[in-house]
Amino acid sequence: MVSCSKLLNTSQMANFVSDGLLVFNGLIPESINSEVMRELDDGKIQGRAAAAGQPLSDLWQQSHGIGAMMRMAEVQGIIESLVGPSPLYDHHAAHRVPPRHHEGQFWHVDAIIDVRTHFDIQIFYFPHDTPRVMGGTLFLPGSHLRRAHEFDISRHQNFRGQLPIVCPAGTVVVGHHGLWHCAQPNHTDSMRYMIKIRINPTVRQKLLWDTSDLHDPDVPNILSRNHGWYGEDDRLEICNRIKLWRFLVGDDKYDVNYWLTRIENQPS
Ligand SMILES: O=C(O)CCC(=O)C(=O)O
Ligand SMILES: [Fe+2]
Repeated sequence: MVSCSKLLNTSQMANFVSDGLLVFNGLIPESINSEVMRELDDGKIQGRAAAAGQPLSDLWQQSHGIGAMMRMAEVQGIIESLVGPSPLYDHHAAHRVPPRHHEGQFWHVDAIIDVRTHFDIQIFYFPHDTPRVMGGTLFLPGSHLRRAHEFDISRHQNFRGQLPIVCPAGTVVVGHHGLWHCAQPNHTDSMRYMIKIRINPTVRQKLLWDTSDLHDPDVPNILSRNHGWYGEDDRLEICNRIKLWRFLVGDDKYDVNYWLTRIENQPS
């Protein structure tokens, strides 16, 4: 268990539901960041080397880099707030993008066929300063509930509201599994490192965060955010977010601005 002070608050949870991601700039200290890059160079954090579906806590127990990072109370608090205690390891990807690698990835979603309300999280960890010229990962806030399939979205180049992760060393982004994203080119003379780890819940995702501010009056505004890229379709996304918020708070009557109540009114 982590101390309550490390759990996310209600406003952060609402922002996760609205944007599909949370950014924690410079969360991980330099001592761990440099050890992680050493582990990556030594091939000790190979992607897909571990079996999917095992307890996350079984992984990297001897590691002072990635293991120490995952054991930090702040990281545990993020994980526990979103997927609860005793989560499972799904897979991870250890990225070393060489200097002058001028190609980026196509826009994609890592989910396969995934229409659950229950969700996995993906941790994206940037162990060194990542300026725009080095890429970072490009995310599309508010895309996670659009249920796109893998590379079906790859024909797109740029979206209004896209968010390049330009960040200080030790930044952690936690995203919903449905979030649209793509790696950006590395135009620098240095290696670019990034580790992504996907995590599954083993408990019902309900009120797992620090709920002392559960009735934060700003939640409806956060859930109503318009990210711009979907034009006039913002109401569809707001409805999707209200459904996810209902699931998370365990209240199937929760609504914002009468959006769902109106369409659920089916007198017989
Ligand atoms: O390298 C990146 O920035 C993103 C990589 C990616 O798409 C992934 O690991 O799923
Ligand atoms: Fe990806």
